[in-house]
Amino acid sequence: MTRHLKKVELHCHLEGAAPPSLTLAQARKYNIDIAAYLKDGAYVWHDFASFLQCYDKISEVYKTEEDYALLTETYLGELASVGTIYSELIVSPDHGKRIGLGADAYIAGVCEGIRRAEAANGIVARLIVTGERHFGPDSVVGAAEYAAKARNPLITGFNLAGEERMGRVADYARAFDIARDAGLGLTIHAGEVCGPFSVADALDVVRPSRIGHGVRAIEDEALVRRLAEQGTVLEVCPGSNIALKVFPDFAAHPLRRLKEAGVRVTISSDDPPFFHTSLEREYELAASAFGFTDSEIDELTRTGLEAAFVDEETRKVLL
Ligand code: ES4
Ligand code: ZN
Repeated sequence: MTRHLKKVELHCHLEGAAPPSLTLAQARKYNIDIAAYLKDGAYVWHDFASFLQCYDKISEVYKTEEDYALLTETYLGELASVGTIYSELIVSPDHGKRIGLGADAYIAGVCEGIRRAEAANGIVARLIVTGERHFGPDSVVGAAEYAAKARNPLITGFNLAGEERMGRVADYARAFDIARDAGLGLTIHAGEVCGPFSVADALDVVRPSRIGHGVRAIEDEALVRRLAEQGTVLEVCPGSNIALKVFPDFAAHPLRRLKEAGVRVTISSDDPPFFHTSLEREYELAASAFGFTDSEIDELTRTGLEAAFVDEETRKVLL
């Protein structure tokens, strides 16, 4: 049981955390047919590409500022109920534009959800704006410009997600330059679908303090040493990695080997209902599948707080 342990989550896509029951209620409200993507209370996909497709499709049932406030408040409430004190949500203003709501209203709804959850449960949350590779480099630059200009104190980071096999990191360098110049924390999905080269590219081009996943760095010993020496924090999502077949099972998952090699690691749920997981289950797995003791699990949480994209004053209160 890890219910008593304080928890932190650095890597969770907001729409990817949508409870199937809420998504179904939204679909009914707007009369949208999502039967092909949500069956018997579970999201339907079979590989990384169809997962991304399903993700984009079910996101379309969240349409208004209030829908986003409700989604955010619901997920953060769930996190708080299992002892989570801090959460970073990956959000896509582009998505707000695509559904015709607009980026500002999308972000305003999410921020309202954060305020409600903090008032109700004390949980602190921040936002990481993400670009999606499969929408192309121009849209990623647009997302970075949005994050840079928003001057919203809750937007503290920038990320690159989506189809990892599309383009090389260098194609997205300008977006990260914009985000870096604006003082945002930088993280990037790498070493999940693609091999160690994508992690090396990310380190060379983006110089991020954190990497989303990064777990396939284990295939290159020198790269693991580099991550350890630089103190780069990996946002590891073991349940997601097994669901997407990045590794065949937990015994083959490198979380413990990375930690023992001196790499700074944290654990997160990524897109919890899509991957039949939750932050609580990831903490349970840390104990049951990886054999971490309570104090080792506390170290993962502490690393998360140290690497959080949050102001120093708030960090001190949380630590
Ligand atoms: C994602 Cl697991 C994962 N990887 C890349 N992009 C994503 N967007 C939502 N979940
Ligand atoms: Zn992710």
